Formats: sequence, C-alpha cells, structure tokens
Amino acid sequence: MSADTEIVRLVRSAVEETRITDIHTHLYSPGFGGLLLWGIDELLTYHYLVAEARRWLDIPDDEFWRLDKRKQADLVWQTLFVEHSPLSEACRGVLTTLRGLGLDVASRNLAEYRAFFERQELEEYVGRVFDLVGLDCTVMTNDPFDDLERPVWLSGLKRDPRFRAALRLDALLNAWETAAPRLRSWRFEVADDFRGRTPAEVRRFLSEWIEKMGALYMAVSLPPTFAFPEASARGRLIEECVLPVAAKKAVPLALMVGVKRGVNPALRLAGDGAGRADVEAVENLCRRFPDNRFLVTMLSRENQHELCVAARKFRNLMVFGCWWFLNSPSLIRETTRMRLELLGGSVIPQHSDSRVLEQVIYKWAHGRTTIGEVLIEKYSDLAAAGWTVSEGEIRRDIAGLFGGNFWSFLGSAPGF
Ligand code: HDL
Ligand code: ZN
Repeated sequence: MSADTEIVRLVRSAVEETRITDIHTHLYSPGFGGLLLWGIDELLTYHYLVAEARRWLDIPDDEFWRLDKRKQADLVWQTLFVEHSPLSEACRGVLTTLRGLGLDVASRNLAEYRAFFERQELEEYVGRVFDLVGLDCTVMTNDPFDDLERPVWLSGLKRDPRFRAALRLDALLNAWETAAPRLRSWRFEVADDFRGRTPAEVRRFLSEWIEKMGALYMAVSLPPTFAFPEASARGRLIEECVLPVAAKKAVPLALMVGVKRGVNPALRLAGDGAGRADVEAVENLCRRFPDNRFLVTMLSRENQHELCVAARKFRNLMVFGCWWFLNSPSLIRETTRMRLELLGGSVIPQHSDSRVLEQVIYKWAHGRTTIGEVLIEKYSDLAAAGWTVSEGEIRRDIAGLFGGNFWSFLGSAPGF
C-alpha cells in the first residue's frame, strides 16, 4: 500500500532533524591527538575498502602494506572508484561524505579533495562535522591496555562532552594470559591461575578505569563460540569481576558477539570475519544477572531473529545496531523491520562504528534514510489499521530510537 504522503513528510522531516547519540564508534576526541583519524586518505584506507580493493589487486599483501598511507589511498581510489564503479556501501559512503562536505563528487578529482582536507583546522572541523550530522555525542571505544591510548588518560585528558567513553575489555577477557602480567606491572595483585586476591584486584582495575574514563558502559567483542557459563578465564572474569562491578557502578555491559578475529591475518584489521553465535549465552546472562543490563549486538545475520526473541524475554537486554557486515541498506532494512515488528520501539536501531571522523556523515545519512523508510512502512500500517499518529508522537518515537532509548537504558534500573 503506498504510504500516505503526510506520513512520508512527517517521518522524513523527523528522521532528518532528530539529533543522534552514536553509541559505538572508534573515534577519539581531538585531545587524543593522532588517535583521531580524519581526512580523505584515512577515509580511503578504511579497512572495509582495503579488503574490497585487495580483491582486485594482485600485488602481494606485504607489498601493499609497505606503501605509505597516501599511496595506499591512491591505489584504493584507482581500483575501487576509477577502474570499477564504487558500488559497495563503503565506497558509496566516501561519495556521500565528500558531498556532505560540499565537495564536487562529479569532478572525481582526488587532488582537489586532498587540498580541501589539508585546509581544515581540526577543532573547528570536528564541530562542523558534528553539526552536519546532527550528532549530540558519540561513544568512543577505550582500551586501557592500548599503549597509545593509556598514557593520554594518565596525562589527565581534558574531557570533551561530544566524545563519551566506553571501557573496552577485549584485552582482559579474551587474552587473560597476556593481561594478567600487565595488570601485575600496574600493581594489581593478580595471579595467572586466578588465586588469592585476583577477583578483587580485577574489580578494582575495572572500577578505577570506569571512574577515570567516566565510562558509560563496558564492552567486549566475542567469538561465535562464546558460551556462558563457561569454565574459562573469560567465564570467571565476567561472572566474578565484570558483572559485579557493572551492577555496582550501574553501567551496562555491551556484548558484541560473533566476530572471528584474524580469519585472514594478512589483511590485518580487514582480516576479521563473522560467524553464527549461540544466543543461549546471552539468555543465560540476562536470566542469571537480573540486576545487570546488557547492550547486545550480533554480527551474524542468522542471529538477528533469535536475538529479537531473546529481547522479548528479558527487559535487561537492549538490542543495538546493525554491526559491521550488517551495516548496509538491505540488511539494515531487514533487521529494523524485524526489530520493530518484534520489539516495537524498544531498540537502538543503529550505531555508526566510525573509525574515521567524517564517516559519521555517510553512516548516519544512509542510516537515517533506511531506518526512515522502514518507519514510513510501519506508521502507514498503523494508519491502515485506523491508528493515526501525530507529528509529536512520531518525533517522540524517533528521538527514542536515535538516542533516548540508550540514555534511558543507562539511567534506569533493569526494566528499561
Ligand atoms: O570490535 C569492534 O568494535 C568492531 O567494530 C571492529 O572494530 C571492526 O574492525 C569495525 O570497525 N567494524 O565496523
Ligand atoms: Zn566497533
């Protein structure tokens, strides 16, 4: 049934004008210096594009990696934009970004684009990009085990309210054997075999970093094989350390489940893959820890329906984002339809996962459009059932989807 033109008008304007909280990115505030990636050469060497370009390029991997960033960008541009049409979502994203910044995409003039970025002054430019997108704030991915990032926090970083922190736990939970000695070097009394004061000291480590960062939540990415409960260091750390601290600090734990790290190590950051995981681990966590809140996203398309069903069972489970390989119009459309049909508006439909500052321009332009299309369908279905929604109700719903649900989930006791 064709959508009522009034619904189309109201939803499109609300979707375009509603400000966004981007709950998961790999961006950094300007205070982190070179850790904040921005500009055309970073956009073109985004690992999504490197993976796509490598499919056409028959130079050896190490020869590609020996090129400097600019040469890599030149090769990606030539391969994915000149010799082939930029059909992929990540390629189209570069074009949407350039256009959003007011550049002439039709010129295809990479030198002209480079000259534009070279003229930008970062502090002012960050503000311009946030204004362009209508971003209230983004949440970073912050890792105290990262040797470049940790010193910045310890130097007394000036916090930027546009860039909030999330304490990332992969290095602790997925590599305890290397995390334990590093914790000891930072004077946390932990034993490899977990004896003695280890649980208490890990809890102290987590509490101190949540305080230092002002972390809104803790997060971990997990393999398709993730199970809980699990007789492993990860199982013990989650049960005895992470969840008690999360409950005490009243911060959710974000589970990002289904990533196969290093499927092709030669591609480095671009070498990770996806696999179907077991939603039962998420169900067990939500059932056994009712005082904890879980933000959950899964990487496999095949997991999306089960995850929605699980969210119907547990109000301390908030489904979020179309993560990584799901961040494309066809899969955002399918996943968002499924979520609205099974969960109504009690979801966080998208995050950008941006690694390069300007990616928020395209990831949210594309996301707003696709999510808007699905919302038009759903409000039209309501109209067909005789339920007319007001402009205020549409804007209320969309404000929730684009940030309100996240802040409510953070601030509320379990039960959203
Ligand atoms: O683990 C993660 O947070 C993933 O998002 C990875 O960083 C991945 O490389 C990515 O950038 N996906 O968009
Ligand atoms: Zn990410």
